[in-house]
Amino acid sequence: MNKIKENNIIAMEEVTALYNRPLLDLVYEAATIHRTNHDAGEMQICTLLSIKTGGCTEDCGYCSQSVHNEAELEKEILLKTKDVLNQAKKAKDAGSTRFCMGAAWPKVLDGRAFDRVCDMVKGVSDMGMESCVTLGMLNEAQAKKLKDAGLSAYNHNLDTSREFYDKVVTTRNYDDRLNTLKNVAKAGISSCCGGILGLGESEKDRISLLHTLANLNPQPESVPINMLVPVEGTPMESNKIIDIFEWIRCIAVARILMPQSIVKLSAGRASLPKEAQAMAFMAGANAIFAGEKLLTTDNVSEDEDHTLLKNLGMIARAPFKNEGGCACNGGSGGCGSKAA
Ligand code: SAM
Ligand code: DTB
Ligand code: SF4
Repeated sequence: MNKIKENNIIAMEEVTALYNRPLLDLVYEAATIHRTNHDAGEMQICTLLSIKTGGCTEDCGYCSQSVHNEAELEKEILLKTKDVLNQAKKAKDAGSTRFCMGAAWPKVLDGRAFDRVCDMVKGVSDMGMESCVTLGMLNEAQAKKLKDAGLSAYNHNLDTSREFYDKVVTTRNYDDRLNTLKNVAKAGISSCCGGILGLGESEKDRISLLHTLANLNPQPESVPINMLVPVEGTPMESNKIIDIFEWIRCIAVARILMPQSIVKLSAGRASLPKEAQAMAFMAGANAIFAGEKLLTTDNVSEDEDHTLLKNLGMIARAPFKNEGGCACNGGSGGCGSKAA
């Protein structure tokens, strides 16, 4: 996909035209681009851990952890570093190469809790795993501190389009999110930035989200595609489940627009048949969250994932393959810096 000419910006019309192509054409093109830029037999295996659960003052309509929602949840204060590192070690032994730690914080506050998270990041990195955290908004100095601790990536999702954003959350705005992404980039940390499908957004909102993600500079290193997990007690508990082909379409468009990014199947995988997941891999998805739990909701069992990858002949991607800022495999469409 060539970026539309002016200032290297991809135009909304171009994304719209792409999105509206016949699904199998899209999957075919996405698969081709995927194979040019990545080793299509590899899957990045990530493990998530909620290091501080519940009590968040933001009002995200989908989230079990917001004080504004009434989801049943066992709240937890910030976990101890040694407990987190034990979990990371278990994840590594089970085959994960990236360990992602999530805190239900609206933003990072300087102090002992943040220092402890930096220790966790250092511990995970020292273990030879890629480390990722998602801690809400943060400033440049805080991003720098995480970078110095060895952080590989910061997860901060845009979730949906700018136009639909205030139907999802009202306690912050789209520019707050973009500002944190800028601080992450300035500190030299890769960004993990994607969205959620099934919030009640229109097709135009999905196109607009993909358009915004693809025009981030730099493009995200990872693009998590979450399917809403409807949580009882949230305003979105009865949302209509998004059509699987619509989900595949978004994955294919993300792959085409962001050829070198890792496209990650995130929340919602537990409700999808294995055939749908295989089609998503064909459309260019190349990372999953493994392990029985995401942050607060259930995930696919390790056995099922193991069987699925084995049956598809896929293997785990080595850690730190994207050192130097590029996730490519050095193939003909890649950056030429074949690592690992
Ligand atoms: N508080 C931080 C923040 O919002 O950036 C980090 C934690 S937050 C739980 C991480 C991401 O999980 C959200 O941005 C959202 O995309 C995703 N998420 C949360 N609840 C979800 C749900 N019920 N279904 C799908 N995705 C969800
Ligand atoms: C992302 O995009 N999805 C993950 C991770 N980044 C932090 C979180 C999914 C959370 C799903 C709902 C839950 O388990 O609470
Ligand atoms: Fe949940 Fe993060 Fe929103 Fe807080 S900021 S309510 S943890 S998604």
